[in-house]
Amino acid sequence: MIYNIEYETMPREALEAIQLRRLRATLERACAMVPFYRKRFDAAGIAPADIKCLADLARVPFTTKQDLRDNYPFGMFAVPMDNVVRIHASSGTTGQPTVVGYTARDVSTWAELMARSLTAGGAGRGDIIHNAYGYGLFTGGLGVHYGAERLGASVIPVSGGNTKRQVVIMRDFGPTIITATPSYTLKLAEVARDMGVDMGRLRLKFGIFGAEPWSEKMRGEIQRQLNIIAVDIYGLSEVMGPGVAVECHEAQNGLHVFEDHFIPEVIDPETGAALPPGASGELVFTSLTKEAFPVIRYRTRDITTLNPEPCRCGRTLTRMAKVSGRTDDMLIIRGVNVFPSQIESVLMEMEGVTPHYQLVVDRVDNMDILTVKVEVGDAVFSDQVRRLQELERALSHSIKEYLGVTARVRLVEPRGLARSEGKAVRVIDNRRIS
Ligand code: DLL
Repeated sequence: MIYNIEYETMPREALEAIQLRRLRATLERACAMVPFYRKRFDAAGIAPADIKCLADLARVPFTTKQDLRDNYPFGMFAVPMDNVVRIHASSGTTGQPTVVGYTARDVSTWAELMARSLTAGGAGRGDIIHNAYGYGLFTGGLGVHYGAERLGASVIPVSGGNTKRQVVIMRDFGPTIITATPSYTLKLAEVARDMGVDMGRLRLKFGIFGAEPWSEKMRGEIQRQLNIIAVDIYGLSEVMGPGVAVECHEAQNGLHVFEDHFIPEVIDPETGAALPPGASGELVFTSLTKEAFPVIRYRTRDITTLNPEPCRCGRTLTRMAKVSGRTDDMLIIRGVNVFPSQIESVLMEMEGVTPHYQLVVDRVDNMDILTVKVEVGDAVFSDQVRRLQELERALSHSIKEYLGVTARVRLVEPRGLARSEGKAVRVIDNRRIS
């Protein structure tokens, strides 16, 4: 066997014994090699040797994005630069980028986890993978690429952009798997339609989509347009890149966290207290095998729930629910909390409305004004003005009813909103600028 799939169906006690052994080794090494961790542990009055069971992890201090920024660029590396063979960085849309490093063994572990992720998503040897995640500092492109090669699949390293050429490649090369952000996938389908290519009639069977939140409705739309099974893949540069957790194509019901390499926790973002299975909160990860860039109780800011029940696919790994949003993406509109993905779900209930939308928040006379811009299909757009106004009112009413927030809805003509080639920009918050 080329990869360690047996960890995925292990009895919990056996898995936890492995986790504890790896955790203790990680803590020892992090404190020995990274001054930041040593100081943190000293300040909290604990030593790695005090961690005797997995529950003791709760005594260890958190690590935040700010901590990584404070140690920019290489201060969190736990190996000499001689041993770092790869560097990636997060996009830095919310400030200074975070820089992460990998040893040769880290790259190999990542390839294995991505091979396991692609397997869970329906891929195997003999598949052709159209990999439209961006190649570069972003981890999506190279992460999928190495996993696909480890799996023995054929990978087309097409990256993001040059969409018309991508359509031609898909038509001519006949890929069976597509990997991309969900929003870029919809753009691909749209451009294909313009070119007279029906993506639903290509050889594609499965799609493995992630890097941004996407609702169940969006999944339905992608599955319908491409005539495939779509699974969700999750990851973040700080913890590794894609391949931290993935859905199985059998159940499509929660993302299996690769617990032989990462310990997930969900905490109350306000108090830091651990939350029980099923409770929604901020996801926290501790890496168990990373050499160059170990992370200890890293606060992801992503919101989810954990479910320890085994899945019907046979995996015993804890599942995380689809990420509903990030603590820092949550909009507070006149005191009501709302995530873009919740608005997406409401919009997509309505006939004729497309998954292309953007939320604009302004402050006028000290009042938060939320405007939801959403594209409608050609048929709707050519309707009478009165009908369009009715639709705007109906959408606004649904948003109020389901989410409790007042929003102005503005219908936009087909193709009226900018498309992204990677992660979609869903929110423009003008309150932050002023
Ligand atoms: O987005 C890694 C990745 C690449 C994941 C390709 C999946 C596929 P970053 O650029 O560091 O890494 O961004 C990480 O993206 O904290 C989440 O907020 C968000 N994110 C990633 N996957 C999902 C997902 C990559 N499946 C940040 N659902 C994370 C929702 C996701 N949000």
